[in-house]
Amino acid sequence: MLNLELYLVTDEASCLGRDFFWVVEEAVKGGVTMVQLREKSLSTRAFIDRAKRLKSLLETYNVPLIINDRVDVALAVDADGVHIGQSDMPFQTAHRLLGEGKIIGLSAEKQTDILEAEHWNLSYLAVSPLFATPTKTDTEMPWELEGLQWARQQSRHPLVVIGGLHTDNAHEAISNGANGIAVVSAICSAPSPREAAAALKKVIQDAILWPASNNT
Ligand code: TZP
Ligand code: MG
Repeated sequence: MLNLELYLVTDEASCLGRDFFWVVEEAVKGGVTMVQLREKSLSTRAFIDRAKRLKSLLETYNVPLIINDRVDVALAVDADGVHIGQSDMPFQTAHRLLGEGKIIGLSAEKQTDILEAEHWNLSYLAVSPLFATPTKTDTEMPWELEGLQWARQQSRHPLVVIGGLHTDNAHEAISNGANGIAVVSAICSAPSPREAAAALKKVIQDAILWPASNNT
């Protein structure tokens, strides 16, 4: 079973000059349950090299590796799956190329994306962005908690939220319908990625157990 609770989306610039693989490994030691390799400017060769190295690191922890956008890179390294956006390869094509048994996640930026996704057997939908974030500014309007509640009512898919998530709002994201939270800066830019991941994981697991209580 896929554990979406704490999903790290990588961004080397957000690692503040620290070694990329150190940051990811620390985060995994802190409790990250999935890792998405998101590279927007690497060459195909460098992307594949990084994905291979990350795959062998994550395998030791039994954490799935998801490749952002690039089905070819996922196939090249036999990654666990892909995360696609609304202007990437269509779901059906990605599914045909990857075959059965691979994870496919899709970003939903507006209501029609959620409704359209009901036709497909996605591994998860990412409600994106939940809140406005300086990490990614070329986004649609944030969903906010009302939009997340709507998505929860409409969708049969597991929902991950991304955008502006941190320890102070992770509880409300879960109690309003998210199955997990995805973060970049809250972990990659934290002084201790391991402690940041552990703190987020605790908030998330408490929220799953006791959604009505919110101590933050
Ligand atoms: N997609 C939607 S928002 C976002 C991505 C990749 C960035 C999230 O970054 P942060 O730092 O967790 O707000
Ligand atoms: Mg994309």
